[in-house]
Parts: sequence; structure tokens; C-alpha cells
Amino acid sequence: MAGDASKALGKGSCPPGPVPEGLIRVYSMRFCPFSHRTRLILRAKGIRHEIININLRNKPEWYYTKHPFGRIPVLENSRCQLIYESVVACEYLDDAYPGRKLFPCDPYERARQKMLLELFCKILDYQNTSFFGGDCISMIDYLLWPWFERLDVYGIADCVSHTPALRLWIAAMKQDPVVCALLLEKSVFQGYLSLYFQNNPCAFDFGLC
Ligand SMILES: N[C@@H](CCC(=O)N[C@@H](CS)C(=O)NCC(=O)O)C(=O)O
Repeated sequence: MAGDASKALGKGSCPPGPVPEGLIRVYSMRFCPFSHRTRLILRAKGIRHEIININLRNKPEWYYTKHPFGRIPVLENSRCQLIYESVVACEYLDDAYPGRKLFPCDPYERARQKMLLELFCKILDYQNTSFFGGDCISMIDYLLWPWFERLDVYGIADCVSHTPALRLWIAAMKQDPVVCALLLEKSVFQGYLSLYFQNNPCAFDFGLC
């Protein structure tokens, strides 16, 4: 099964076959924060999945049949249904699969998480809870996390130093086993960025053997 550490497919590659029953596929890229959202939710819900990484500088011709603009992430299920836009994809996973519900079932609470998502990090200081959605981790925390994980890589981790609530949230997120399982080493991320800004198509495979 293709995993997160599989090499990115580019032009000239063969399109993957149909998704086997009982599995869902995500078209991804190891360093993309939007795909990171989807991979967090797949893991948080314990969904059996395969990952196909896409070379975004040298996209496979067939990939445009999965997304009209060739963007990632895209989910594909065994019924050949395609789901894109990371928030939509994460909500789909939460609705379509059993187990731990990450979005609240209550329609108002669900709407509230989506509103908070829109307002982003301004909010946490006004809340008295450890996580964005309450006292335990939920969908909104996973949807926001990929950008916070990258602050240090971009050298702007100081931007949260004046917001104690946000720093506590970051510390709490770093304790979560799902977040820990998908953490990427800073040096690998920096290696990727350096090649990416040189337009080097090997960027997407940085750090893989
Ligand atoms: N709004 C989209 C954004 C997805 C997005 O911008 N993905 C980037 C990679 S991080 C991408 O596919 N870039 C390639 C392209 O636009 O050609 C989502 O939430 O899924």
C-alpha cells in the first residue's frame, strides 16, 4: 500500500488503478498543509487509507481527471467518487466513517467550529478552553494545526510569543499522538523548501531514500 513516504508521481507516470473496497485514497504531497489536514483526520479516525503523492511541479497528465486544476488534497473512494477542498474532505471523512466524531453532532456547535475556523487564531484568547472546540481535541484543532507546525520551519515561531493561550494550545497539540505521528523533521522541511524555491522537481521527495 502506498504510504506517506512514497515518491511523488509526475508526468509520464501510470495512473493508479481503482481504489480497493475498504480503502480510501488520498492524493497528497508530504509538505502541503492542506493535505496534512486530511492525513491528520484519516489517522485520528483510524481510517484505512493509501497515500499517493503528487509532484506539483511536474504533475501527471492523468491527475487532472482527479481535480480540475490539479490541486491536492483529493480523496478517492472505491466508488470512484472524488472529494476535494480540504475542509470538505475532512468533513466527508468525519461523516462517512464510524468511530470518534471530530465535528460536534450538534448543528450549532458544528457551525460554531466553522465560524471559529474563519476567524482563526484571534479567538483562543477569548475562550477559556484548552482547545479551539472545547476541553478536548476536535476537528477545528486538526484543521488549524498544519500552519502552526510550520511556524518554526518558516522562522516565525516568535509570532505566538505574545499569546499565552496559543502557546499552551501548541504545547497541548504536540502531546497528541495523531499530531506526533505526522510530525515532520524541521531539517527535512527546510530541505524541501530550499529545493522548492529553486523550482527543483525533486523537492517533493526530499528526505526519502
Ligand atoms: N483550498 C484548497 C487549497 C489546496 C491547495 O492550495 N493545495 C496546493 C498545495 S499546498 C496545491 O495543490 N497547489 C498546486 C496548484 O495549485 O497547482 C484546500 O483547502 O484544499
